[in-house]
Amino acid sequence: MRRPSMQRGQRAGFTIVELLVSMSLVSVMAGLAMMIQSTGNNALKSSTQQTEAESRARRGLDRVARELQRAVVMNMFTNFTPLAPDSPSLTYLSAAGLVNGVLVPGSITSIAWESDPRDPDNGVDDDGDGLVDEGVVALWKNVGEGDQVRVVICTDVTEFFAGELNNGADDNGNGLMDEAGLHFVQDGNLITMRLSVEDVASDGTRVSRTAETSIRMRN
Ligand SMILES: [Ca+2]
Ligand SMILES: [Ca+2]
Ligand SMILES: [Ca+2]
Ligand SMILES: [Ca+2]
Repeated sequence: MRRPSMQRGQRAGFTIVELLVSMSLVSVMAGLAMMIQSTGNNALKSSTQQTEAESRARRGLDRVARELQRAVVMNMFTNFTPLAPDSPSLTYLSAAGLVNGVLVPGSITSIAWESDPRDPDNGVDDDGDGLVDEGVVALWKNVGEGDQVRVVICTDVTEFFAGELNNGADDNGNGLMDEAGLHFVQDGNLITMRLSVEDVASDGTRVSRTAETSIRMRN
């Protein structure tokens, strides 16, 4: 039995509508998939940068600790003066060695937070890396001598420690006021070092990580 021609036309129109709806659904699903993938990629990049920042903070502080540990092991601290409560540097006179059981004075070594010359301290991100007035951890050996050397052992160190603002108050509640991104705290012969580094994720958010370690010095 033949169907009326109008029914065939209605069926054909409905098929076109179905096609359009299907195409719209496919577009929406593709958009959603791209959005999910993009979100996943951003999360992955952010996570990677957090891990990288954490690793950099740890490596930097491990290097500082190794320098001090060598001095401790070799009993090189011969002129260690008490630190300021939140000192951004540590300077000590090392001994060159022992001669007939007597310590021979050696060279001056210094470990310090220093402003990154590419981004001077002016409240502006001069080098355009997303971080403002960042610094480095510099290791100075043979200070004041002809063979004085400066080695940068960590970059993108924050000007102030994580959670701290330059406002005369202890914002992060660690007992120190406006402490630097690298600082040393002395308690008797125990030196605690803290380091704070930053990175900028692909979406522009800042990733901050800190590391802390302590060394007990023998005199
Ligand atoms: Ca910068
Ligand atoms: Ca600057
Ligand atoms: Ca503080
Ligand atoms: Ca503060």
